[in-house]
Amino acid sequence: MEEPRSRQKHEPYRLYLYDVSYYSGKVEMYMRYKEIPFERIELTSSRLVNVLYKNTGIMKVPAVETSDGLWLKDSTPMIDWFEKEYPESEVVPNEPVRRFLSRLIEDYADEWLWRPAMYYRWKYDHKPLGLRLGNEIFDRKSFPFPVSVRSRIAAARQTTLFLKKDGVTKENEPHIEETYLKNLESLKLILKDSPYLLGERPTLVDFGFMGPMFRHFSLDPTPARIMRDVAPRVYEWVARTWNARASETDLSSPLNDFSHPGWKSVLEDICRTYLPYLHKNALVWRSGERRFDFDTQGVVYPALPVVHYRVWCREELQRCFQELQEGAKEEVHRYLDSFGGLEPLLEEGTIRSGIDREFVLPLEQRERPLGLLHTLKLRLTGTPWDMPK
Ligand SMILES: N[C@@H](CCC(=O)N[C@@H](CS)C(=O)NCC(=O)O)C(=O)O
Repeated sequence: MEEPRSRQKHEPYRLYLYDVSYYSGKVEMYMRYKEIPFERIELTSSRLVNVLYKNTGIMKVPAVETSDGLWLKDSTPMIDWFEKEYPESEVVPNEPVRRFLSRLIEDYADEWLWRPAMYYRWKYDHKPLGLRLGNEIFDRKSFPFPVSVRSRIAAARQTTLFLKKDGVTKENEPHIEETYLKNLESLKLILKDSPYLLGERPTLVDFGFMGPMFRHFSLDPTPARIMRDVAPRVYEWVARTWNARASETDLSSPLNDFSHPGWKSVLEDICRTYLPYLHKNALVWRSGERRFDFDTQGVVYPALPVVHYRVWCREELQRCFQELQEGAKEEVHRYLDSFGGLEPLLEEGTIRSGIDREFVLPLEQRERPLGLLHTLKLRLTGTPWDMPK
């Protein structure tokens, strides 16, 4: 089959990443499986402003540059963009109900498993991971100190942002740990019956789970030990997916649906905890407040930061649901009703984030003037979730 012309123009790609990064691991796994040619470029602090911020408006990885100078950001729309360019080895299920549920699960893995992943890393493994960040990301050019100091700066930044300021307390730590352990149990059950989560080949749900499961849970010392001890099958699946190649896969093998009992606790956590969280985050964002307490079945996450980006995540999930035909909507309801249902996703309609254009790929190139003070501020603080421009 002749390759589409646009593909020839874009190849090879440059994938900008950090080796320790959640979303970079997700996209790298995906690109390897699809056999999309790319050069892997590990970024350091001193290049963030001039490479990432200048071209994507945000200092977050992964980002992709095509060989003809286009830019992609954010793992979720990025995978969608690649799926259009490389449709022959599709990973997003075609069938509408499976497609919607896959997106829902991807979003949960991206946004809700983030906290347990950061928690294990920065509560238990702050020394080895601080050292990695100090060596690999916080470079001497930006932070002119010995590596021991850079490592401590890195660990302190992450602990403050992602534990202290993200609602983690002594009281809710058991709930965070339980979230990880329950996910391991679910995946373990599913993978007992098939090599990938929906059957014989990897799909979006496998890659979605690779955010937390690859660079964090299977590689950070403490959660990796737990994974090896209680769910070696999950450990094996991470490696299997890393080694999977579309050209060696039977792409016509049929996909399972989500009726495997292993999905029960994942879908319950989505309906009873994650969707109510997304709803409350959107409501509070609309009211103009910046922090809120979130209570889930008696467990309190106090003073969570309102995340504007996640208002967009909710809007996107609503959009995907609304695109379904009536029959498919009913089927999704039938799946989810016994787990708590979709009510928190749909109630009070759409709360518009106003940032949907930010995620239309390839990115529109625009000038981002960088004064000295602005550059300094970006170098010191990065870009927060709420400021994607
Ligand atoms: N929604 C984005 C999230 C990207 C993201 O948060 N990346 C992290 C690394 S895993 C980052 O670059 N953080 C920079 C920072 O903490 O300032 C995606 O899916 O790609």
